[in-house]
Amino acid sequence: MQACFLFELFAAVPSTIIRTGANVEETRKSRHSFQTDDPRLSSIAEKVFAEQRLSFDDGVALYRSADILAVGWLANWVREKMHGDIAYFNVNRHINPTNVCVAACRLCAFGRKKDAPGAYTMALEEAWQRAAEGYSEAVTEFHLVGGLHPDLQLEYFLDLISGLKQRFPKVHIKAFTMVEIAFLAKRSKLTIRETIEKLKAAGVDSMPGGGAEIFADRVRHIICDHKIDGDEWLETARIAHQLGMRSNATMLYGHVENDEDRVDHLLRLRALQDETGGFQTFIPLAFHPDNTALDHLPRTTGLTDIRQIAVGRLMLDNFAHIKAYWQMMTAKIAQIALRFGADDIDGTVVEEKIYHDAGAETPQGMRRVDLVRLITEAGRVPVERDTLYRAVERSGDTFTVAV
Ligand code: V47
Repeated sequence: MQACFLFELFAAVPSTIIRTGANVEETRKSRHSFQTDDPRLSSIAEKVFAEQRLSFDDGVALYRSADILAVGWLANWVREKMHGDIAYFNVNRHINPTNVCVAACRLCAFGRKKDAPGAYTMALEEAWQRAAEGYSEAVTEFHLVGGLHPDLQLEYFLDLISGLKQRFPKVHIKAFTMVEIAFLAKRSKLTIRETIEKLKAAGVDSMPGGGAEIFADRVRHIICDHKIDGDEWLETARIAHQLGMRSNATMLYGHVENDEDRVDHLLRLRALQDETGGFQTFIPLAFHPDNTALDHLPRTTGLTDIRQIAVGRLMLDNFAHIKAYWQMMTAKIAQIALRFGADDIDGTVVEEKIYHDAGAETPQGMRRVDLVRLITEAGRVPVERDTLYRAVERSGDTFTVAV
């Protein structure tokens, strides 16, 4: 399929433009107030202001600059140019149907072998019941991801999704990482394309960004050597986009990767986005070491977390959105990230397992009102979005999506 066709396909979805009355030009800082004592950043700033693409070396320099405030200033400049003062959130619910996983990734504290203590697999009724819990705020999105179960057939997942759609027809279903799709395809002896087509027909509307980790082979061998490799992750995303599915993209940082690995990851995402235009949001994910095989590694610091957001915003000039996932970076850092390049903090979540198994101390979920307060206190204008970044309007316990 031709790239231009894909651009047309995705142009039909208003992914970035939400009419809230915010005047983008008014909120933009003047480029003349940019200051730095890092000469390398001065030349990068010239490129940013001229809307020129940043190079691999620029990316490495952004990671190594001691002037984090200047890096953040530039990212914020781009963010305000794209979104003004708007900051997005959504009312969503995570569901993890199983934690049984054949992969045994060293990065992960969530997956269990089938007979290990704590292993679970939800019966379909149980998963549908779980979806209804926390529905009082009228969720607009179910986010479903799980382990690579050795025995569950594709039919289980098709029934799971069609059952959810039947019960909650208005809710967008964002489900299955590229890793899960590739695993299901192999198990079912189907192609990736056929697998996505079947899931789409059952009701999957888009795909989350997980499983990307770091694309570099050297790192992948250490942190997740049983998963598909970087090229396979990108190829699965390419096929999903060709089939009209939007997806997100993540990058797991703060383990054994170096600055060059991070920049390589960002540039490979940027190249695929040039081709398909199918990514919606970039989400940097901080590695949480507790209960993993890499628990000797220290946790990331606030500055490292903030820098990933800023570098992501500056390097990924063709991504509309950068998400500071509050569950992963804490609400406090996510709030600061809204001034360092992020325009989204994710949603209510309700129940989170992947980070909490790995030692996250954030709450399981957040109420809509608290997300609004977080954003407002950061001096931004909160806009509730659906998964496709369309404005959501609420009336009591129901919602409508602006199209
Ligand atoms: O794929 C696993 C990561 C991801 C650990 O698309 C870990 O909107 C840190 O992808 N420490 C799942 N990270 C979460 C994810 C996600 C989250 C929120 C929103 C979206 C979206 C996607 O979590 C996994 C893996 O990359 N992960 N274990 C860990 N110990």
